[in-house]
Amino acid sequence: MKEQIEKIKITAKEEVKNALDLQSLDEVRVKYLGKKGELTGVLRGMGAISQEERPIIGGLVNTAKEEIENAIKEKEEELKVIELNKKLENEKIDITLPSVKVKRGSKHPINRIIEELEDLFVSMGYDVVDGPELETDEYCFERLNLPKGHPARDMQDTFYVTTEYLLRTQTSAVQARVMMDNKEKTPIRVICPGKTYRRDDDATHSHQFGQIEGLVIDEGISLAHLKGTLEVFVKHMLGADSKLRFRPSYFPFTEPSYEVDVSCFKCGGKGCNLCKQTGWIEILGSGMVHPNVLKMNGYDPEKYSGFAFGTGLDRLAMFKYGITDIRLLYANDVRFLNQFDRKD
Ligand code: 2U9
Repeated sequence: MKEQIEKIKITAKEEVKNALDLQSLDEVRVKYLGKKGELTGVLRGMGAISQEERPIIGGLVNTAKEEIENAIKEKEEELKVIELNKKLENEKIDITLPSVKVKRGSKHPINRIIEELEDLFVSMGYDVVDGPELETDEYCFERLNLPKGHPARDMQDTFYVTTEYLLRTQTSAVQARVMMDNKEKTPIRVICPGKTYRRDDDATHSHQFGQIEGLVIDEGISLAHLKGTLEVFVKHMLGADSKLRFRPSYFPFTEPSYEVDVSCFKCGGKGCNLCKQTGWIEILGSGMVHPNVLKMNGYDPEKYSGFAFGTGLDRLAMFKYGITDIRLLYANDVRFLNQFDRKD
């Protein structure tokens, strides 16, 4: 019996030493120390030996068990270190390797213009408001002092969907909705950027284009407020040295109306191909809100006055980024768009 115990202990420790991984080490543990293990089996044969020998054999078995368990514990630590090193080796990342250039999108020039203008006007206390692109005749024309049959309607070749519905030709419809939705008739300061549509298509006109219009209505609003606001707008967008020129004009929804020119930012006003040798570039339309428009949309022209302005976002983008063909803004050509990378 003693020889058997010694033999089991030596064999078990040998197998522990040769275990290649934690899995096979556990199998050795079960083989010798488990319920049906070889060493446990010796205890099951204790009934066959004399009373006085039992404590001796029991002691030998416990000693052998302890030695095997210690050997297993040591081997387990050793194997864990090996496994960890293998894992670290497999998952090692060489941080000195060149990174994979992740292709990122770039911000469209029109969106850059919109964000820049929104930041500017929100900083001046305006709200940014959007509205439906499929508009009604009522909000696109009638509430802007353009009744049915008004000749100015022909100025804007309109995409009619039905006799009542059309693709909006200007974002002014949104401002009319803002006025109508304002039940308390409180003061208004909004800018309305968005897509607009006209039956136009050449190097400087696209059937779909971007527009931004502004509307301020309050008590005591004067032409001075309009001029001051547009000066901030133009200097912010086209340079602090820009000069403005207000030329009397006509829009059905404003009276008086003004076309606003900016001194040519390419030649500083001396004359070049961009400004067609005039030194000035037309940039905005504007005016004091027509009393009829105030009245039609629920504001008393005796109490309130207001100003409004509008410009094409494409036009601003073309000036700001030196784009010569408006259709590039809508062609979705990645070679063009990639030039406006997200450096900011
Ligand atoms: C309301 C009252 C007045 C908006 C205005 C212009 C002048 C203007 C054009 C510029 C180039 C549109 O993109 S464009 O073709 N716009 O010149 N727009 S005043 O006047 C309003 C708007 C809404 C209720």
